[in-house]
Amino acid sequence: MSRLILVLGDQLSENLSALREADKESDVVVMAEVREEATYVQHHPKKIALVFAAMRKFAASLREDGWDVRYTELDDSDNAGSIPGELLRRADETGAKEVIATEPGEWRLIEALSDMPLKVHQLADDRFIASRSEFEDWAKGRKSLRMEYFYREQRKKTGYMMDGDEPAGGQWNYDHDNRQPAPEDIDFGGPMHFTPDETVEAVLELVEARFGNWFGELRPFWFATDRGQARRALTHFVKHALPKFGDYQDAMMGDERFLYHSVISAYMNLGLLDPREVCDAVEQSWRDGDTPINAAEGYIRQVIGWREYMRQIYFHEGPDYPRRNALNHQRALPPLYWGAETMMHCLSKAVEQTRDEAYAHHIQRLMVTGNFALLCGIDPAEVEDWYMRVYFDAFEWVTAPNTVGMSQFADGGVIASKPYVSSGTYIDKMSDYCGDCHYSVKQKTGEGACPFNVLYWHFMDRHRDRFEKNPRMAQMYGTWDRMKPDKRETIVAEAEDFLKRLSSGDTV
Ligand code: DLZ
Ligand code: SF4
Repeated sequence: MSRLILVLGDQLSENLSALREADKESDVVVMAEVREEATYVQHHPKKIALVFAAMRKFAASLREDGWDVRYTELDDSDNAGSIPGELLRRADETGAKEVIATEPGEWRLIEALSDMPLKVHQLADDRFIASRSEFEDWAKGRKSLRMEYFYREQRKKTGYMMDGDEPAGGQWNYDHDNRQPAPEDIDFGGPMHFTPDETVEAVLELVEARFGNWFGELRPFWFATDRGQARRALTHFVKHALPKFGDYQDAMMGDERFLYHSVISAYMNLGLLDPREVCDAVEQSWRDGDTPINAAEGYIRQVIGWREYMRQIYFHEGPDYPRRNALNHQRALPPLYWGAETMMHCLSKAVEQTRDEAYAHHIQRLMVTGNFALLCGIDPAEVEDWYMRVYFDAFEWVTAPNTVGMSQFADGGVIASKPYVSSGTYIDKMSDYCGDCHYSVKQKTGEGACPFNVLYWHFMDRHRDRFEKNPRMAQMYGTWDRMKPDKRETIVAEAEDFLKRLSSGDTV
């Protein structure tokens, strides 16, 4: 009797464990565009289009390969509207009693599959470099689960950039070389663009009709939507941008949305690219002498370090993780995150490019939109919801740890050893935003002062009990304490006034 082989929208890999387990002769592959997945958060239209287009093309390539694929399009009249609903419908249709799935990347779906009246086998998702059990063994008995130590284990295990047992070049981490401010010019034309083909165009029309009024510009749409295109995008990045990726990975520029970033995270998260092939290409470029060590190491750390570590923390910490709120932040997300006018140029630019591209790089996410939300005390659940909605690579396994943990410190320090907060000085150093801003970054208080400057101290002051004993923050509390009391009072009063205006909907 045939079994159903479930392939989800972010499981578009030929070597998926569920497909490896399947019998092409007798089993039936189930893929479905469903309302529930498209609406559990109001994803950016570009992201929905990317997922649907990549699903349709992957289904076509499976069929060419001889698989029996039952594919449901969103507008099909008998669409059951959810993944479990579609599985039940296909079970009725085929008489199948069992489902083989690769474990979804989200607790919500893992639980939904576990609760089905059909027998569902959820196999490990071994497209990741570290397995869940491997992480649990590593985590056992450790007081803190810092990424750096996990990363070193992954380097040793994979052998990437290793000389025997030692890291290539003698250091595990070259981050101190990766903090150059925004350059004058960028000599990279940006990530590879792909013209929509017939399949993509049909999906764009569908998304326009069904989700066109959600936040985000659908067109122009240029993402890769199949494995061949994603491979070309990777090669293009490695050849033309990787050599300078390291130097400028933390820089930000108002008119350069991509700098030397690869913009392939979504392709990896959908399964179009395997993290190992990405690291292989990066390492090869370094071994060939085309890429400096700081760029190659920095990139590989993002993939086998951060990316894997985020996923492990998500599963290790359990289903309640996305809703943690250690700092008890309750303020509503202000409308400027949805494009309402703001005089803060850094935020305006970061939100504008997010709306247009469904993309912003990690420092824009962490130190502009994330930093501002944390300083203002925005409810981390709302911040998490925003990141899930607006980015093309957002899946809960990575977005929750990145937002709730790393960016908002709402997990109380599982991921970050101190909160990622800064005044305007950091943004000014790393970007060209401040020169075009209504506010003055050099001005610390008073009319026209950069709001980050007072908000930073307000945050430090209101969370003193939690952070003053943190050795990495002691110096800043020393600086705060050495300020004259009336200066401290002015800062707190101005920050409170700002927050009041923010919450009452004034343009800030
Ligand atoms: C993100 C997404 C969207 C928008 N739509 C679908 C869909 O219609 N069908 C599907 O199988 N998967 C979709 N996905 C991806 C899932 O939401 C993803 O598999 C889970 O969030 C687990 O990571
Ligand atoms: Fe942002 Fe402040 Fe710079 Fe304006 S001055 S761009 S608000 S950091």
